Amino acid sequence: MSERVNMGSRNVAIVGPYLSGKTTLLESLLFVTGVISRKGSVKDGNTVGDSAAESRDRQMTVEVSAACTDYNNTRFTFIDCPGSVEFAQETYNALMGVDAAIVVCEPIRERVLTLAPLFKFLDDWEIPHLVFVNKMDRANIHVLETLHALKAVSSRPLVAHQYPIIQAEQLTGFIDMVSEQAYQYHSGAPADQIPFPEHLKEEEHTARAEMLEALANFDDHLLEELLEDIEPPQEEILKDLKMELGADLVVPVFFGVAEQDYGVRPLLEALLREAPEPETTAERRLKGITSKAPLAQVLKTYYTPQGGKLSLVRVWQGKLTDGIVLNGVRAGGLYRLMGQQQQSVNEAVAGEIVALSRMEGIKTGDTISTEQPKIVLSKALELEPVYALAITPEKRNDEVKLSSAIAKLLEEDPSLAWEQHGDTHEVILWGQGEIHLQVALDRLRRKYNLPMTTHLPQVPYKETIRKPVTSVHGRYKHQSGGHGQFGDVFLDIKPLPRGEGFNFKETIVGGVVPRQYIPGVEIGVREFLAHGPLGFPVVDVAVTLTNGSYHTVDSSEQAFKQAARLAMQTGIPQAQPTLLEPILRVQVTTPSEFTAKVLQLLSGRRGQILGYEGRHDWQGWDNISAYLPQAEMQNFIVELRSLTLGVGSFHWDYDHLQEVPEKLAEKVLASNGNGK
Ligand SMILES: Nc1nc2c(ncn2[C@@H]2O[C@H](COP(=O)(O)OP(=O)(O)O)[C@@H](O)[C@H]2O)c(=O)[nH]1
Ligand SMILES: [Mg+2]
Repeated sequence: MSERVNMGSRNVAIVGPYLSGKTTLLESLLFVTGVISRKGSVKDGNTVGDSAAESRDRQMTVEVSAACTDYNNTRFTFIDCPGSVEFAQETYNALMGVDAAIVVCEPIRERVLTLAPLFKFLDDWEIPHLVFVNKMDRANIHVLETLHALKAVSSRPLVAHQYPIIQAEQLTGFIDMVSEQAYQYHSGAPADQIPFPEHLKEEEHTARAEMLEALANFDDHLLEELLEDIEPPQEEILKDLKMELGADLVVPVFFGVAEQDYGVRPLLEALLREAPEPETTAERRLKGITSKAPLAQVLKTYYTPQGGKLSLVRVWQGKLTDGIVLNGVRAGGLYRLMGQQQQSVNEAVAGEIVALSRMEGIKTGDTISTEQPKIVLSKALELEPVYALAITPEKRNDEVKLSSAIAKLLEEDPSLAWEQHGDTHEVILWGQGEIHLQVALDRLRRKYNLPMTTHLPQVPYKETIRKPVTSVHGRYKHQSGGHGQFGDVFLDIKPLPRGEGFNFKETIVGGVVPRQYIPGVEIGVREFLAHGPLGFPVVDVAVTLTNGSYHTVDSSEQAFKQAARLAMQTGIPQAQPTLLEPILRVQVTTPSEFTAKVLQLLSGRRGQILGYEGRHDWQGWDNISAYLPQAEMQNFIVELRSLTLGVGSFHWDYDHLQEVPEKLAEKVLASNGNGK
């Protein structure tokens, strides 16, 4: 790679559904621009994009990777992003730092429809993007159907930048809609210009007119020309394309076959001509920031297999040099990345994407600068965890190492979370789905030598009582050696309304239980309630100490604690203990066409539908509110995705406890060894 001398630059993310060919496209972009001399393939596990071991193992991109190349005196930094919804956080974080995105999709209607959340993200942040319809060498491609599906999921109008030339169901070339020149693709060589294929004239004209009309919606001058039947000059069309793409007003569409490098050069040309310069993006993102200090944002954090930390950053302003102190942390070095390879550089200027090493304490999404107080740029939303596994180290001694290793995983990936559950004592790893968690566990094993076993998390059931019992007697009397132990209590136990927890009172008169022993009674009651007769913590009960007796020598707080426990042991089983389960309030987001199915899914899982309505901020999408037992949540996201082409998602909060239906409670208790 040559040193930069007045070079321009472009930072471009490659996004789109899993398997659409993003990693293959990156490989082709790097090959066509000459930075790699041989193309790797996803199947052979030797692409630049999937160089992480976790990606290679699965032939699936599971983390973003960056690669730079020079083309026409411009430095391109491409960021290959994962396509699977389970890794969407990676993609969202990376998108915050680019000037444009290439949305790669296959010419298949169902696959295109899965783009809706991505398009929404791009449009919410006004990130300029174009579409590359890949795999045009597949049998049975339906260009019109694909365009139609794209239109259905994009809130911005699409403009066909190319008209594909298809012969015998194969993409053989294209007509550039700006210049109206036709080109033919060749394997292993750039496309040739060919005479305009006359048989396509009419269709191409119609498509071009549509493109011009779409552009004219944002340019009155162009509109006038169209109305007066004046052929607009090419420069004007290009200028409009650039302006309208840059402002995320339109979405240009290209076609190609990444595996054969078809359509890759025209894509590069378009990025060069039409994608916004980094300065333009910076102006948009830094609106309102007056400081001129060096400023960057972390797009991704890597803990490399060698153990070093790398923070991939977009430099928004100023110049970063080796050893610069950002947010109080000194950068250990500056690198340009090529997949997992690092090339040391002395400096990085505004508009570049580079990696900084050893930025301890700095997390993905953070804004870093030399300025105090800190400047904070907005970052992509953090996805909420929807899938959980309980984990235990294979080796018992590893427990101590676990929390620091998990903390590093979370720095790399903010869509993971973990907790040590207060009731069940399990360590629970939360994330976006099964593969997401498996990848996290792979990293624990590979990078931190922490092999883990997993199991389904227990449901944190509780229990309560249904019926009051009064004057339950508990007497603790113990004679051992010298002086003995004596405590004697009568308790009233009664149920409280749901959610009231626990309260303790006493109505002792005449000092039958001396003041100093009463706290012991409460402790005994509480200790008993931590583990009720069904095996779970007991909640929503009120206990009143009503009577008792004591012994001047043998009584102690400890003895009264024991007496209280004994009273509870007798009383609670008489009070009709019942099982309670946690109920979540969930809000499911789905395309309206799947709402009916999702309602069924919820009802089938004992959900109670609270209502549903169209989303104001997302046409064609519904929000469904429901109560869902936590016991039914384990695979909920998996089924929700399979019903909704993968795009349905949900938000949840713990809401309340509710009695478990009797039949089910029997099952739970049986499988729990009746809690004992
Ligand atoms: N037929 C065909 N297959 C392709 C093309 N591009 C990629 N593939 C294949 O599609 C699969 C997924 O490609 P990959 O680049 O990993 O997709 P990603 O998940 O979007 O990164 C791989 O088996 C590729 O070889 C293409 O243009 N035509
Ligand atoms: Mg990939």
